[in-house]
Amino acid sequence: MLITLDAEPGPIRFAPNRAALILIDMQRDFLEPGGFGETLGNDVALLQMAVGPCQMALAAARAAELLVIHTREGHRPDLRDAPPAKLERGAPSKRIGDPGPMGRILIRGEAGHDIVAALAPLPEEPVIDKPGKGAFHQTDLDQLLRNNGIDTLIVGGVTTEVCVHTTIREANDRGYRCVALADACASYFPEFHRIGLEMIKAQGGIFGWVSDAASFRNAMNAAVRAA
Ligand code: C5J
Repeated sequence: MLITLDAEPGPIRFAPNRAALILIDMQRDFLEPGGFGETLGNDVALLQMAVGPCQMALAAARAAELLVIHTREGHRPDLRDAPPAKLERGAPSKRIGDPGPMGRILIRGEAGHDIVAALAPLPEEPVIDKPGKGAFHQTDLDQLLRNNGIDTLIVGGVTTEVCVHTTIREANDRGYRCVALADACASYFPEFHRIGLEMIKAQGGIFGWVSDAASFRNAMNAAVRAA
C-alpha cells in the first residue's frame, strides 16, 4: 500500500511499512531549562516548540505501526570516542565532558543525556547513541534500516541546521528518501531553522522533502484506515 504525504516541493508517496520515524536528539540537555543549552545562553523555549509536534508525529507513527527510532548525541564517559577536534570546541569549562547542570555534558548515562519525558522511547523502539552530528556516523543505523526494509525516513528533532541536517544529508547519500517535519524540528536560531528547511527542499528537493506533523498524522490516519 502506498500513501501520499503533503510536502514541499511536492507530495511524496511511500509505503508505511517501508518508512521509519526518526527523532533526533530530543535530549534534556538541549531542551530543558537548566540544561546545557540554556547554560550556553540559548533560549530553550525555541526548541520546546518542537515537542508537541514530535508527540503528534510519534503517536501517529505508533498507531500506524511504523518503525520508530530515537537518537541521542553523546560520548563514552572516558571520552575515548570523542575526536580532539570536537572536544576542543565550545565555551571554556562548558565543553563535552565538563560538569554541567544535569551531569557531565553530552556523556552517556548522565541525566542531561536522556530524552525528554514527553518523548520517552517505548522499550521496543531502538535508541541510537551517536558520537557525531549525523546519526549514521559510527552507528548501526544503516544496518538497522536495511534489515527492516526501510527506504523512507520521516525526520523530526533538534537542531534543524546541525544534527537534523547532517542526518538527512547522510541518509540522502545512502539512498533513503527523507522528509523533514518542519514544526517537529527546531533550532536556537530561528533563521537557521527556516533556511535549513529551505535548503532541503530547494531545486526540486535537492536532498529531501519538507512537510509538517499534522500532514504526517493525516497520512498515517489514512494508512490505518486503508489497512
Ligand atoms: C544537535 C548540536 N543535536 N547542535 N547537536 O544538533 O550540537
